[in-house]
Amino acid sequence: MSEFPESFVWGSATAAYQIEGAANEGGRGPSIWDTFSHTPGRTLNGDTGDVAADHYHRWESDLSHIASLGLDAYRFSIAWPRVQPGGSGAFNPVGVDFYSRLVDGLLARGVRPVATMYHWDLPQELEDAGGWAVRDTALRFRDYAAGIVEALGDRVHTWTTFNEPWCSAYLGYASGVHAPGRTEPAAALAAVHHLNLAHGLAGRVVRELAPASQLSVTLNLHVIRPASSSAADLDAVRRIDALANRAFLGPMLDGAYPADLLADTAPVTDWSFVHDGDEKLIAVPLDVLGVNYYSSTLVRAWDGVSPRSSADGHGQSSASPWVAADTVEFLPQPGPYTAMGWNIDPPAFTELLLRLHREYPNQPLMITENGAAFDDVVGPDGTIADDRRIDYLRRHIGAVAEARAQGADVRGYFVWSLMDNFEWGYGYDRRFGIIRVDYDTQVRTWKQSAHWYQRLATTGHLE
Ligand code: IFM
Repeated sequence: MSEFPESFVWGSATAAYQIEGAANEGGRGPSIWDTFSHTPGRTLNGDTGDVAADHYHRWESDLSHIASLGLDAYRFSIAWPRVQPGGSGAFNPVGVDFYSRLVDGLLARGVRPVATMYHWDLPQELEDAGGWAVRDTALRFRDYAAGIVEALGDRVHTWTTFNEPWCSAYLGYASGVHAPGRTEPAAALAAVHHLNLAHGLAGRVVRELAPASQLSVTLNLHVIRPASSSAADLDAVRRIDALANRAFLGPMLDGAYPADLLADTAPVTDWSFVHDGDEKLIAVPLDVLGVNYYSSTLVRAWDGVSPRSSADGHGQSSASPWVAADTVEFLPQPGPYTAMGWNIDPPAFTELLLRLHREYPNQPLMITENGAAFDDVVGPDGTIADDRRIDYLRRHIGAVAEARAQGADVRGYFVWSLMDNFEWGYGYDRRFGIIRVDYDTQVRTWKQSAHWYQRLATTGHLE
């Protein structure tokens, strides 16, 4: 049992392409996820975000659910191709107005708007011009950021530049399991840098145009465990830590890429895409660092010859075989698992938060995503008794409480997700919501986890 203070922020999170639908309405342009999901074989069952949870039309009743849950904050993302269809040039007033009404609707209900500028839906035109592998995309992102911050300004309580740039770079450009589906290791590392650069540029726009707003970025940080304490396995951990964690934390919080990352990846790239002054620019001070956590990762050194396990890091196909050369093997973790096949490891969450506290003691933290997909069953009376999700949430929020008790400055928690949605390559097959969406009727039904989370959010009392 733990108590959270009144000031602790309870929220829920979603992302535009996963819930909005209305892919061809209101002047929205195509994004890389439209192209990818419409390409045969890319998503489970060929699912696309064309309709998703139809949030574009149902946003007002969705906001009422958020208010009824008693949440302090709502984390949503703005679809770049909805507000600036081609990724440069003119803004689309219909798209901007949608988010303006959403923000006002949240404020009217006493809910803090937390807006993510980029949750993976790059305008297709920009991908056609090179995507995140080219520097110009970062410059375009700065202009996009200026447009939306001018329009929404400090009505947005917290501006988050990026969601999980790890996924955009490595899954998008190295393993290719996410849009745009490229498998080019050098392009993935260039994407890492251009995403970081875009973060710095957009962060400075927020500071200038919305000085009263908070600034953040959300990283999916990895807890990487060695299979043994051998020097070789420990070095495998170091390599993946450099690629997965420090490639982002380094420039964003320390103002420099780690030397070992540059050395490890020298066979892939010389990093000449990093220009003088870039790293300083990226290190814009953050009010809060957003942390997403789901599961942990187990690695060992690989000799490059023996058959290699196909287990992956973070369950989304690891970046390592693509960009870290043939030196690391990802191993299956002991269970239990969620429906994503991800292992359930709450102590690793505490470990991650304490590491951040140790390395960045003055950096406030916010849990911007945590949650679980399970195969929900709708009972004959319509109830959804998702005990496993409640257990997952209880243990992970307990892990946050433990980290706080040991000194970590964690200011809030956003459950992933408010409602079932398009789970990228897994389509609609995996359900993360605390609210069920019936995709035939678009009816929303609170799962037991929603009732449980409502009690927690309104009392601060973890049972
Ligand atoms: O659904 C995703 C979300 O878009 C980003 N973080 C992880 C979630 C679960 O896979």
